[in-house]
Amino acid sequence: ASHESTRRGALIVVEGLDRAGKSSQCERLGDYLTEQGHSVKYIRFPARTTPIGKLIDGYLRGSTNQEDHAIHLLFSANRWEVARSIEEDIANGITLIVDRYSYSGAVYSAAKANPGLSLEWAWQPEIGLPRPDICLFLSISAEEAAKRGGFGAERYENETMQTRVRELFRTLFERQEDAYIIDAGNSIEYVAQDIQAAVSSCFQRLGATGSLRTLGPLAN
Ligand code: NYM
Ligand code: MG
Repeated sequence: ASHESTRRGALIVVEGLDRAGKSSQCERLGDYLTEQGHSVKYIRFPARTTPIGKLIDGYLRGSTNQEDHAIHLLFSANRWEVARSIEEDIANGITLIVDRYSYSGAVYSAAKANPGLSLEWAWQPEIGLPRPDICLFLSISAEEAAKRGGFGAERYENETMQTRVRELFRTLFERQEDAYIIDAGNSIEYVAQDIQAAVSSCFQRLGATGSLRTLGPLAN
């Protein structure tokens, strides 16, 4: 098993709207991969306990205000704070399941009405971060989201934002290679199986691919 111990881990990102089931699916996927013999770690963004993460947490809870560009760059900086440790874990054979990443970063900021950051502008600070081997987008309709219960109390958790975020996620993932759009309106079990199938095919590709890459400019 000396070969197995030197094989790098995979960087798996799970994206989606609030209430799409990201957290439970991340947990399911973690259990599945652990059973398959992988070392697995779960992380999420924003990482609210770092110095920058604390600023973000205050902003999301509404206890502080921030200029839109400034908070955008803080969300990105929060990923750069963790980037080195992501690279180290992957090199050490740990597979990371990441709950939200650069895609949420670009889309939530670009969904704001004023001053209206473009997706292109919002993507720029993500360039050079570790690039996911696979990105799973858990897609639910506005109707299904509404059925799953009311909006939370944090900033962005309102109908106007969620609608714009849904559209922008779709725009982004339509031109993103390595992105799988998962119909997350199905049962938890069914969605979990879809995710497992996508991740298994990713692991097969990885066998041949080699090292972790970095995020490049937004595809056209
Ligand atoms: N969010 C998350 C952003 O606006 N930019 C980012 O870069 C990231 C990672 O934070 N509504 C938003 C999306 C969510 C909010 O995320 C908190 P969560 O997963 O609910 O803790
Ligand atoms: Mg939330």
